[in-house]
Amino acid sequence: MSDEDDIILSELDDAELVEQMQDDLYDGLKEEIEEGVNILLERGWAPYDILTKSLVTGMKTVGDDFRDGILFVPEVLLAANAMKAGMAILRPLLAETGAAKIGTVVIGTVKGDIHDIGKNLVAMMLEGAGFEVINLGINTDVDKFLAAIEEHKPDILGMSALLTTTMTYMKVVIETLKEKGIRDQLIVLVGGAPLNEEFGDAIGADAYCKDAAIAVETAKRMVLQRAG
Ligand code: B1M
Repeated sequence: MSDEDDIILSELDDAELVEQMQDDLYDGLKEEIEEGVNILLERGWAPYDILTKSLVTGMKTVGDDFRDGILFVPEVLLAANAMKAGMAILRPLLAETGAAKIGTVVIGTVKGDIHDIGKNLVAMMLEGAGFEVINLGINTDVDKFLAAIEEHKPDILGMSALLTTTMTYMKVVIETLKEKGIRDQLIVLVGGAPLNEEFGDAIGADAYCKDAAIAVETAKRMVLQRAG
C-alpha cells in the first residue's frame, strides 16, 4: 500500500485538502474528488470557490503537463472525468441561487472541438446567475446553432473553442448570422483558452470572456444595456 492510500481526506485542513484535491485531479481520482468536494461543502465553502481553487487550478497543472508531453490523452481524460464528477455535485448548488430570470443563452463548443469542461462551467454559472441556458454540447455546427436560435430565441449566443484549429469556426457562425440578417438580434459572447480580446473583435463577437465569472458579468451587463 502506498502513502497515498493512507491519506484520509477529512483529516486534512482546508489548505492541505485543496492541495490534495489538485493532486487527485491530476491523477484522475474521481471518487476522491467527489469526496473532497463534499467535505469542502460540509465545511461551508462556497461552490464557486471549490470550483476555482481546487478543480480549475488542478486542471491548469494537467494542461501544462499535457502541453509539455508529461501527460497524454488517456491521463487527461481521466482528469477531465474526475473534474466533471466534481462539477456534477456543484451544478445544482450553483443553479439554485433563486436569481430572477434575466435572459436566455444558447451555448455550444464549436464544430471539430470536443472540449466541454470550460463551456459547461460557464453554462452552470450563467444558470446560477438567472439565465436559462440551452447547452448544445460539443462539436456544434452552424446549422445546430441556427436551429437552436430559431427555437429558443435567445438573448445571447455563447461559443467555446479550445483549439487554435477550431476557434476560427466562430467566424463562420457569426458570418452566417449576418447573412441570415439575425446577427444584431443577438449578443455574441466567445471564450476558450486560445482566444483573446483581439480575436473576439476580429471575428465580430460582442465580447471575449476570459473566464466563467467574466462571462456572467458580461452577459448580465449586456442584457441590461440592451433592455435599457
Ligand atoms: Co485537449 N488540448 N486536446 N483535451 N486539453 C488543450 C486545449 C491544449 C491547450 C493542451 C496543450 O497542449 N497544452 C491543446 C490545444 C493546443 C492548441 O490548439 N493550441 C489540446 C489538444 C492538442 C488536444 C487534442 C488535439 C489532443 C490529441 O488528440 N492529440 C485533442 C482534441 C480533440 C478535439 O477537440 N477534436 C484533445 C483532447 C482532450 C481531452 C478529450 C483529453 C480533454 C477534454 C475533455 C473534455 O473537455 N470533456 C482535453 C483537455 C482536458 C485539455 C486541457 C488539458 C484542459 C481544458 C480544460 O478543461 N480546462 C487543455 C489545456 C488548456 O486549456 N490549457 C487542452 C479547464 C477549463 C475550466 O478551462 O476550458 O479554458 P477552459 O474554460 C475557461 C475559459 O477558457 C472560459 O471560461 C472557462 C471557465 O473559466 N471559457 C469560456 C471557455 N469556454 C467559454 C465560452 C464562453 C465564455 C468563456 O462563452 C460565452
